[in-house]
Amino acid sequence: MRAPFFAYRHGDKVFSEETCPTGSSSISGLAFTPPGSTLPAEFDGGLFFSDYSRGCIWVMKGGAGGLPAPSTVRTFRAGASGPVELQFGPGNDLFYADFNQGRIMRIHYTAGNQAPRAVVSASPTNGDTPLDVDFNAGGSSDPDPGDTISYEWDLDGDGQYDDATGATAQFTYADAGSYLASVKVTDDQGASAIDAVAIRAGNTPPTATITSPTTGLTWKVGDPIAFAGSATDAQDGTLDATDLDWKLVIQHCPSNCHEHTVQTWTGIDQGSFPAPDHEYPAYVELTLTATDSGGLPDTRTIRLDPKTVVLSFASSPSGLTLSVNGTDATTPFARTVIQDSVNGLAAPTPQTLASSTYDFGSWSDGGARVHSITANADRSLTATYNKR
Ligand SMILES: [Ca+2]
Ligand SMILES: [Ca+2]
Ligand SMILES: [Ca+2]
Repeated sequence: MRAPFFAYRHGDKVFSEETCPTGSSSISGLAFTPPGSTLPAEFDGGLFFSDYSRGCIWVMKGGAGGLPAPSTVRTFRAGASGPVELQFGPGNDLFYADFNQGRIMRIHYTAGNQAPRAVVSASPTNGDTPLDVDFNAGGSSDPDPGDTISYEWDLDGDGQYDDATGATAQFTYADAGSYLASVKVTDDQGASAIDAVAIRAGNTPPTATITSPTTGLTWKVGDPIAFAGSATDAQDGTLDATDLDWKLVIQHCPSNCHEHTVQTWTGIDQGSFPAPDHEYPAYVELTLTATDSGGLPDTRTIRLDPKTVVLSFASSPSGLTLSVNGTDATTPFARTVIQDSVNGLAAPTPQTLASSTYDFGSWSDGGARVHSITANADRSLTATYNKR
């Protein structure tokens, strides 16, 4: 076994001055700057790494002996959406997979003039015809100090930016249909960027309903949980089961919460799943997304909390270390876990307490030094040690 080259704890920042959150952590990507990179020379030999739970990417500059230099670690990208798997790719740009939104994101470095960033919003984005829509691109910007930006709009979706100018625009959609309305933002050096928003004229979203389970249902591991739902739509009437999609996730909340997808179902209006086993604190969320024939969705989510039990741990003598689910603590201590979850116990041996050495003897439930228990009720367990 080798000690990690660089480590950070759940509760700690990666470095003290950063803004990235703490609490959860899951290092999910590593990439070294490739030879011939177009990045500034300061990143030569650098190591980029991402944390899915914290939504951040950091960089550590190259140091002595070809190794990254931990003392130089800095945030490279804060607020990255679900970054997993970092890779350098075409054009020596840095790419990451956005696990949350199913996208591949590219981080591109430009020397000299940088393109502006286009941001458009629209209200409303759907409704009966004639549909009057207000557009706003005032959140657009340019990263170069002193650059000014101008706006051109393609509001009828014909690909021609000939419908309006200025940071805001207004358009009336007389005919039903789906339109991609775009703004092109151009800086005074000629670099441009585009953002777009879909407008559904003559359509309104459906209304989804989760009919089962109902709020307040609690579960223990393995409980069969039946679910059912439906959706109605002003234009389509009652939607078919094929228009209903479901997602089951565990929200794991050691401090802040992060999401584990358990299962998805496509095109059904009812089903069932066994309640999952997971470390506590955690709860499950079941989400129904109904989509009408025009592509407009509606989403409902129900939170289902687990039943819990308390496992209490002691040792004889008291004050020794026991491990529960891989985490050590000094006796006596207690852990709240999901009812009927399987929990791994270990009694490290030998141990030293007050200058005496102790060897593991037995667990009060007769289990081996390392064994698992099913937490079907509140339980107390004692590990007895023998003094040498
Ligand atoms: Ca610029
Ligand atoms: Ca146009
Ligand atoms: Ca509709």
